[in-house]
Amino acid sequence: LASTREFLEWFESMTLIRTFEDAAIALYQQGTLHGTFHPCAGLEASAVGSLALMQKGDLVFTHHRPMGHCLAAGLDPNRLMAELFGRKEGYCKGKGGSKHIAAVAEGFIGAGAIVAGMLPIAVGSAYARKLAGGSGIVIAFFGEGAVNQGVFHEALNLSSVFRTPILFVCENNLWAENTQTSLVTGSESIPARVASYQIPVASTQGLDVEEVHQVASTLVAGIRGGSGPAFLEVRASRMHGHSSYVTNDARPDREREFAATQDPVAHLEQRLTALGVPPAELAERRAKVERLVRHAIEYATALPEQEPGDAFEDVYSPVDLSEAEVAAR
Ligand SMILES: Cc1ncc(C[n+]2csc(CCOP(=O)(O)OP(=O)(O)O)c2C)c(N)n1
Repeated sequence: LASTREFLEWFESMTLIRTFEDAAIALYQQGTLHGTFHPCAGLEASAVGSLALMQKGDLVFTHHRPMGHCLAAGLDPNRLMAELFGRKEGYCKGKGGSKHIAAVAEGFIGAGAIVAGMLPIAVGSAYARKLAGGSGIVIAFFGEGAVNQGVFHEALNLSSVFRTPILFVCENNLWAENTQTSLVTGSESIPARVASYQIPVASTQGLDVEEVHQVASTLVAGIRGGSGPAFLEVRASRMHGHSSYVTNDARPDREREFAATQDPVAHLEQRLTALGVPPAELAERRAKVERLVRHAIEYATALPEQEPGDAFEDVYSPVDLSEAEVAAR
């Protein structure tokens, strides 16, 4: 059993993710923020339970639903909010937005929106670590939709061949956008497919953060011990539609209703109450998190908008072209 202190830290971290995301969704829906945002509600225990094992020197990779991983990895809510607002003070100077956040100094090598696209980069980074004799490991998150991409299998195969120090975390919420994964998958079990690569595989529900943490710690201990890659499937429900702009959530009502009962934050709150943690203690942590999120929004709102010309900085596009050359293209 985790200590009450650990449980409370997880509670604070998971509540921060939920509160930050709920605030962001509202800002997108009211038109203050532009583009789209893929919330991770329902997956907070996966992010917090596994990233509680992150140590200095480890690297994190993730996908288009990254906010839980960003916050669980300790990134600053102010700079994350500034990124969503498209401001210079954001982690990627406002050019990455919600799906392309990187904070290299913090070991957060980044989120990428191409399904499975970050996996070969994650494996390459893990291989580089191994060659350099460093002690850090790589933790790479992705959805089950990635498992049907060719590059997923190339990445797994090479990680197995080179015994790279990487934990693959597959957040399996059964739906890839509006496609039911079982309809496009020729195997019922992700662990069964992965096992063919001869790497340790475990599967857990994503409802209980302690359970995720326990299963992940066994795998991570093996990786840190030099046994090579490992794979964790976290089975969880997403509580929202695919993204903040979605009005056509294709899931049947009964599945949406079931997802609403699979709330890892509410589940943890119940566990803490059963452990005897007084409601005032939980309320205090919730209030602290709400202050942090409010401050992040105030901070980002007060930042100046960028100049149009800033769009040409820090990009790998032909910025040296004259206006006439641009017009001719
Ligand atoms: C290679 C590629 N194909 C299609 C898309 C469009 N797309 C964005 S998210 C998504 C669904 C991904 O599902 P999954 O990997 O299970 O993650 P989830 O959204 O369920 O968290 C798709 C198809 C994309 N971003 N990249």
